[in-house]
Amino acid sequence: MSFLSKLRAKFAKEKLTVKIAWLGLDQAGKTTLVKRITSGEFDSSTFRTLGMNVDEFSSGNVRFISWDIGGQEAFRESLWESYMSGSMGIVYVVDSADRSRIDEAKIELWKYVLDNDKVENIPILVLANKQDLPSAASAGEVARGLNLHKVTTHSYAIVPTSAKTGFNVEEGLEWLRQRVTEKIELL
Ligand SMILES: Nc1nc2c(ncn2[C@@H]2O[C@H](COP(=O)(O)OP(=O)(O)OP(=O)(O)O)[C@@H](O)[C@H]2O)c(=O)[nH]1
Ligand SMILES: [Mg+2]
Repeated sequence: MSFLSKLRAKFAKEKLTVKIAWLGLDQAGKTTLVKRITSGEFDSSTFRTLGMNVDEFSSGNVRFISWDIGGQEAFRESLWESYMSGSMGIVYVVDSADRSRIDEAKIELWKYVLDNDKVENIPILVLANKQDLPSAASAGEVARGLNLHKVTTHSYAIVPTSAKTGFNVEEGLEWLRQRVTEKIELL
């Protein structure tokens, strides 16, 4: 964002427009979370994302342009890196109830985001989703499974959420809004 457009945003109270990318294994709940945010409701009819969906929603002073990218294996290699380019924040969604895939979620998070030199120091919001399911791992368990204690290069938060009930979805977004706003103000 140029200096002038920042000034304009600040003084004319325009919203800051910020691209964010949603990543995570297939079935984690990315599209359902975005729908929860845009409609305020649980939509149980999502179909696996073939490519990506672009949506727009606002939180406070920020207008998010949200790129929800398909998580199937074929899309990770072909789309994640190019489609997340230019993002000022990443939301990494994990299906907390599918313990058998937490290791796979860890490998992909580190491969495409945390160990990827092309990803700048942008905030990473990890959502330990599907907390409404009785078998869900806690946010702490998911954090350990993803080796988040080893992250030194990015600011991150892990938030337990449920796209089904709406639990903590706004809170997670608020963390990202604050981090992104702080970064822009420092530019
Ligand atoms: N119980 C429960 N089910 C959820 C939740 N979030 C998503 N789901 C369900 O999980 C399945 C996958 O959700 P999607 O949002 O399509 O997953 P996705 O991460 O977008 O998957 P891809 O598009 O393939 O990458 C759907 O059946 C959703 O209804 C949640 O918080 N709780
Ligand atoms: Mg999807």
